[in-house]
Amino acid sequence: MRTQVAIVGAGPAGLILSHLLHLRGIESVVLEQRTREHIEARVRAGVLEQGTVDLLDEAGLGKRMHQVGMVHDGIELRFDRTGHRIDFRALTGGASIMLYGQQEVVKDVVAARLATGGDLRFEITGVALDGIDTDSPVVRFEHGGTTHELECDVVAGCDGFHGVCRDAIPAHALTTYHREYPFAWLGILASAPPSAEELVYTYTQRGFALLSMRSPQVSRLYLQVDPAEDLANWPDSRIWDELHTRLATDDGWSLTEGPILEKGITAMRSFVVEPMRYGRLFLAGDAAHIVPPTGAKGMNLAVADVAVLAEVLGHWYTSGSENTFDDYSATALRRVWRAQHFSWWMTSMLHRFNDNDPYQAQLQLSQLRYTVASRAAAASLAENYVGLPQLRKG
Ligand code: FAS
Ligand code: PHB
Repeated sequence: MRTQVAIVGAGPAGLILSHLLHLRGIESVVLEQRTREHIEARVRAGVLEQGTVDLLDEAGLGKRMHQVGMVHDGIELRFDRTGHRIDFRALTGGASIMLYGQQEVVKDVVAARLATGGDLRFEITGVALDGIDTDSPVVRFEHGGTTHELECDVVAGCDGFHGVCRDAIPAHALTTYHREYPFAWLGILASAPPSAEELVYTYTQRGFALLSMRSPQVSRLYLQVDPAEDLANWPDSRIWDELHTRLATDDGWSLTEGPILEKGITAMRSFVVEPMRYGRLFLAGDAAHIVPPTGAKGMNLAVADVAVLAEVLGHWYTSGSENTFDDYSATALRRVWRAQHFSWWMTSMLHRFNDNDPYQAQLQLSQLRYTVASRAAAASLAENYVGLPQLRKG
């Protein structure tokens, strides 16, 4: 079998790339190890940057997002039991964010791909790449007990942090940057109306907590926990008690509880590989980089990567010139490193580190107080949070 672009992975990166290529008349095959039901139910990111919203609109994928998603014009930083609003619109000249679950984006793109004859293959196994350093790479895989060979011009490695594509690149060709954090996030989805209009990021001596949401009826909340924490040690009552404690204020605000629909623990790491291209293999999304979710960048970076990759491949197919192939990695990495720094900065400011160092705690409080008191500091947070200009209009 043959296609123009073989895409490994049906997360946001792989699916949106397939759609953007389709809009350019370029065919692709998407190979996914899990079921369609699984990828459409997987609860992950929740915040779309302005640029991601604009891109989904331009690609004709934004209809349900505007019906169901929630536009937010700011966030709250909460410390010393007091809330401080960061006003995105005022500080960025009008940009905002959209609260719309990653799984909703995935559903929308899967539906769009299937409606336009997209070739999405689920429950495939044994993906192996051959000839990525030639101009006729091949992707081998098993599906329904049969081994297939997918000949293509280009392979897009969109298979996430634990995928196989990054490992197909010889180690000598890659530079890897990695940072582990001494904490993780325990996240819950609860059938409880959000107790705040906008997201609340809180810093306390007991650790970080985040109040987010998915709809007027569903809350998404996170607690900083030990990276080795066992979910079995966190019955619902303990989760709510800790959320009440960490989110408490002195102005009478209260947190509404509700049945917990889902809970999980996510490790925190920063990770980048350079370059994001090797021969005819292009890495995009979590396959190439990971950020701690404190800056709400993970999915947005994946979308930004494939927006650049679709442009590069579109140029190649129309001009025949590979001169923009190298641009892909350099262009994507400029945005990746800005998001890496912002995610590290937000994480370092808002989390309690194991050593409970009183000097560091004072630095963190000083950073928080300065960020909410200085328009310049608040604007810096705001423009990074809503997303970088190259994907934002204006
Ligand atoms: P994905 O990991 O989403 O998709 C990769 C796909 O490839 C998966 O469907 C996988 O099944 C498939 N795959 C892997 N190996 C394969 C193989 N060998 N063969 C075929 N298919 C294969 N980001 C935020 O901004 N905010 C958050 O709150 C947040 N929470 C997260 C919670 C969790 C538990 C995780 C793991 C990530 C979270 N992220 C969050 C980050 C997340 O949103 C990613 O940035 C986003 O999913 C990246 O999209 P992709 O690059 O498409 O990778
Ligand atoms: C979420 O709603 O899942 C969310 C929001 C903001 C973050 C991380 C996760 O920084």
